[in-house]
Amino acid sequence: MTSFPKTFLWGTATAAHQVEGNNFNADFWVMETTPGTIFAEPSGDACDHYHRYAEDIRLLSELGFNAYRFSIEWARVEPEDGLFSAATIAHYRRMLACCHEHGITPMVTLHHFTSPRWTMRLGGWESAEIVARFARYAERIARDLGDLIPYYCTINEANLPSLLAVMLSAPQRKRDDAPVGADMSAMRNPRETPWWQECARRMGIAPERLNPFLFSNTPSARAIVCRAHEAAREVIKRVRPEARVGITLALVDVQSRGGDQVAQRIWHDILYSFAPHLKGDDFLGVQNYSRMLVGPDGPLPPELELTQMGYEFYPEALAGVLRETSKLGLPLIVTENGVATDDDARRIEFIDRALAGVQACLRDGIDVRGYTYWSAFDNFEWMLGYKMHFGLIAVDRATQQRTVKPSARHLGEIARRARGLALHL
Ligand code: GCO
Repeated sequence: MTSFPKTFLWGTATAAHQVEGNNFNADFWVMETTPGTIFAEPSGDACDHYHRYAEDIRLLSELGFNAYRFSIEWARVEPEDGLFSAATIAHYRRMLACCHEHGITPMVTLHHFTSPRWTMRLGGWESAEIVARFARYAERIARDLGDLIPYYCTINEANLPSLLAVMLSAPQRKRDDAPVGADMSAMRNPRETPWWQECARRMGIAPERLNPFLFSNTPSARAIVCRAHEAAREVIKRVRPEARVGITLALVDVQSRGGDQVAQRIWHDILYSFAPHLKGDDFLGVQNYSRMLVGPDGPLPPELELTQMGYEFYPEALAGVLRETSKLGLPLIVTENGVATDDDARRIEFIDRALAGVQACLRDGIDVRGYTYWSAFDNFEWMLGYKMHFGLIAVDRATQQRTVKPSARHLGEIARRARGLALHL
């Protein structure tokens, strides 16, 4: 059995809007709380991680992890165009310092789906103006906090709008016992709903200006996202030459069943078309949850057991995606991988099978530097609300009490063993 390198990053991942709570200056907050919303429920207090980060980070460190991927919330740091909050930046400084105190390497995402409301006045992710605004925010973070940030993920799942378009075209099979809303039908035509008009009205803008990241899938939006990544990378490197900067991409393992051309087109859309913009990056953040079968006419229906998300339970997808992405020649970090299930024994199996794939890749010389499980906590799964349970740690949202699941101990022990630490067992 290949042992993991001693320097391997063993972590968990979260995103500010999904765990912090009360992120009311973000575009998503308006979308969640406007009548007719396609969101199952509002994010509300989330896991109150904004106030509880210290105990949460301590817990993650005690479990055996040495890395934590989280996002800094732009909507909090820059609540109005050009108005930066020193108090919020000080908050994130305390959070970063807390990671270091507990032997945890922080990996900071600068944009994880949510944007400040005011960016919608510019036209959101369809406006070229957002590029310079995003770079200015990245520069501020690098200057004020960069001494504590070794890794930056500029934009989370820069390709997600493209992937969603592919996934929405796929025939779906709904689990009989799937929790409510575990399909993506609400995502199909959101712009045509009265809800969309009302969201724009509440933000004081025309509906066509409302271009939140997740809902912007035009060629121009895609180009703007890529430019925003490049501009942020440049500015971070200028301010902090030692920083390691990358992007993260959402990737399904596209498997051809007689549909090679379709598979190639999808790989192009979700991966290779981004490659020219990643030159100069220090790593690629790989995010994977499942596979997609494709035939000559397009995506095929799932065949295996489904997770709460309606994805096939297929942890081997991670190795497939690592092999494909390794062709880009960048070091790889698994910045997200996980499963939504209430059966924690299945989560343990998922992790073991996914990690066996990572080991096989390492054996074959693929440069994988870390594995961060999505997610540390059961949290706000965007349109699907709180019913998807990805977490290693359960959260009682009435009391905010954390309960460590066996899978957390399991992955923590794997990390401890790989790091040469004493086991808790
Ligand atoms: C994404 C995001 C996360 C999700 C996770 C589970 O992939 O959509 O990065 O915010 O919560 O992937 O679906």
